[in-house]
Amino acid sequence: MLQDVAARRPPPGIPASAIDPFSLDFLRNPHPAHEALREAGPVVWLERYGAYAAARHAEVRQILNDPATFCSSRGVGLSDFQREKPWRPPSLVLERDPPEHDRARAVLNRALSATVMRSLRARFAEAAEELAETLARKGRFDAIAECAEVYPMMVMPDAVGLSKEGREHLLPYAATVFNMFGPDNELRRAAVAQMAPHVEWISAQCKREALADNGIGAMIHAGADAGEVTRQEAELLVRSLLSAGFDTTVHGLGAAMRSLAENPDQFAALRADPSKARAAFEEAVRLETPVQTFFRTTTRDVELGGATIGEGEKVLMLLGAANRDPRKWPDPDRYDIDRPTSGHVAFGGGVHMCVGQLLARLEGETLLAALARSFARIEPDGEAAPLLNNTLRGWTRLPVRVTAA
Ligand code: 4MI
Repeated sequence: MLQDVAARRPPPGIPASAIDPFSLDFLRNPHPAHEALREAGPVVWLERYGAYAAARHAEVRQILNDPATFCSSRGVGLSDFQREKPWRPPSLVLERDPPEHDRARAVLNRALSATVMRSLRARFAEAAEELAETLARKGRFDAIAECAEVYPMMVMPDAVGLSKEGREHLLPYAATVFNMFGPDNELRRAAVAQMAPHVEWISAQCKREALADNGIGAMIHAGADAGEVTRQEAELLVRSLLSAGFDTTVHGLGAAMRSLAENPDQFAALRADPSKARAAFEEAVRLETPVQTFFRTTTRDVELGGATIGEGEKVLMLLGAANRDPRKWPDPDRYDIDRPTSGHVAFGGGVHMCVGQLLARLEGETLLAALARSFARIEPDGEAAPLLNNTLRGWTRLPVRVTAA
């Protein structure tokens, strides 16, 4: 198998790279390798995996906007579902193509609509204020364990309508899902070794009977009552929500707290005008891109970056690299809450663009606005520890010190 991959050669004109985007060194600090991949060319051959990679904004956009050519139904991880059995039944949205994708997507669109967000806002804002006040009194805390993980867990399980029992499975399950998109490396093998209890709990919570009758979960099941999807499909759509709706925002909020702590001028600008909270969150997800990568699989010969790629090839989109591409972003490594962030790919793009983006932004906006009102200052208070995950970028430890407002 490994020999197979090593024997494969890129077509003429496509630069080859020995970089491993799933190695621990890469994941610890992806920026130098992102730059090397962007500068190597518009498309690069990853020797280690026998797959292509796109690290520039223009090519990532092209891929996102052409789901018929760059399909999701063969898996959005390295594994090709045409050749390998998926580790769980494929997602009805993430791992499907139009037109089948669209019917399931419509159910999630409604459950995560602006109307639903309006009904959640007051409770989210209240929880954010409560947490921010507690942390302001505390003075020193870990921005991940005591804030970025706490806030989503204060509001999301209740919004979904989950049972009070077993919520501790949510974050480990999501970390597992995101490790499983990667190659067969030590992170993925460790994920496999511990997944069973998380998978079991999650799958039980997807049932209509397990969900409160007034939450987002019940709204998804209402799509089955209306005949838009089957009961079993509704369960899989709840699974999508539980896969994508927790760890992602933990690391989005963590990224925002890190960026604000490291850029006191930007925190001061946010304090001066808390209505910038939404922009501060958006710029943080551009800069740190919690979901770093997804693959697509080509369905035909296609030209990408001036080269022709054959059918049935895996193409890695380096979303985090695209979000710092100097061809697109002036001073790309700078955290600037006044920057126009439109066009970033932290939520993907095209037909698959994050269906939960309004919910993510609601969490980001309400939490950052509350922090801006409760803290006079926030600064780093020791070394941050990077999260090591095949797909997610974030921190497992982020000590900060704050002064109460
Ligand atoms: C973008 S993160 C993500 C999205 C969807 C699913 C999992 C992760 C899913 O299971 O549908």
